[in-house]
Amino acid sequence: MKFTNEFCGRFYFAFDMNGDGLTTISDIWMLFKNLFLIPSKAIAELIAHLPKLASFFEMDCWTGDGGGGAIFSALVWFVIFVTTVDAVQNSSRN
Ligand SMILES: [Ca+2]
Repeated sequence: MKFTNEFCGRFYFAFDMNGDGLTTISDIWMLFKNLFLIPSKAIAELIAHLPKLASFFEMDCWTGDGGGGAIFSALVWFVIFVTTVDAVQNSSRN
């Protein structure tokens, strides 16, 4: 099984996300969802390039898109937020 960006489209971003020729509220939702899931999709993409690990985790193109990916991404965004706030507070003290 081969995983590539072109095949899975993990990092596809467009105003017409579902390719129906129109930009609607559904496209905006899909765009925000894809942006939010960047951390889980990035990890999935990295693992997909390691065939033995990818087969161990039974990966497919939807890996990183589900609830687990959302929880992982939320944790990563939280760590980024806390780290950024801490850095800003430290820089304002000095
Ligand atoms: Ca559309």
